[in-house]
Amino acid sequence: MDGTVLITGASSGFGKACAEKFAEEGRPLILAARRLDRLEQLKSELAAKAPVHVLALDVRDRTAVEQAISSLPEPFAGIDVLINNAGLARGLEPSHKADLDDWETMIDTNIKGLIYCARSVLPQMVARNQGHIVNLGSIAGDWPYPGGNVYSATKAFVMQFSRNLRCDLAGTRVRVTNIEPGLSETEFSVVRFEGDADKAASVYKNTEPLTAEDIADIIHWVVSVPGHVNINRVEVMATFQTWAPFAIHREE
Ligand code: NDP
Ligand code: 8X3
Repeated sequence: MDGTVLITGASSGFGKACAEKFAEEGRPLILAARRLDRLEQLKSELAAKAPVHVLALDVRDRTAVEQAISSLPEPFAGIDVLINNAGLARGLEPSHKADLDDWETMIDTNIKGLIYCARSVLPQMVARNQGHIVNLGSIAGDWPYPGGNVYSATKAFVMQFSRNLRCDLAGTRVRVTNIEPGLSETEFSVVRFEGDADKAASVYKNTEPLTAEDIADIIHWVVSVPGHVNINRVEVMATFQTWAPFAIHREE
């Protein structure tokens, strides 16, 4: 498969690294995010390698997603791979203190934005009997942690939605993969902590976290295996990260 790759959240982190990785193959790329200036900069950096179309897109805007995907110019119109990556965490407060606006932002982006993008590309993939949707889940979708609350729940949605997509696509050659990374140093924590760079840096202090390039390499691999192979999910952690013991509260 060597057709167009649509990457949401391409202005930073995993999405940007995926753009750089897939550009090496010269595939047409559609790069979507809200920060158009960053996308334009990336487009100019990749121009010698691949045709690039940029989309200033807020994935929470259902109409904008539908319009953008239904009005793509040639040679970008037939999307072969959707890297459904745009997403974010907001806050790490326990549920009784968390900001309900943050919860809605995560639901609107990580769940609703993700399904808008998937739903917009699926009909053309099924019609061509070819395509691959790569969703960005997280280890947080499998494993709970304090303060993960709604962020983790959105990623559990992504995991189960990915599995159910596979059921609906039975009999087609359209593939679905859920990528479930752990600790990865991108702008993720800066966004989670509302721009507090020191707090964000402390998340990765004295560890060797995954990098955006690590995840882009894995995404490239799941897309590149032969078409009869569907990698359902990839859970990946930094070697420095493992599971915590169960927390048991003991009264004095
Ligand atoms: P970054 O913050 O570096 O990148 C997030 C990207 O999502 C940005 O390009 C941002 O672009 C885009 N984005 C956010 N909201 C919207 C929106 N409403 N519309 C369009 N684009 C949006 O983080 P990561 O690269 O780490 O995160 C990518 C995905 O990976 C997310 O889904 C995240 O939950 C997931 N993930 C991250 C892990 C980590 O530890 N870093 C681990 C597991 C999963 P812009 O602001 O320009 O719109
Ligand atoms: C991002 C990884 O562990 O911070 O999905 O939730 S984590």
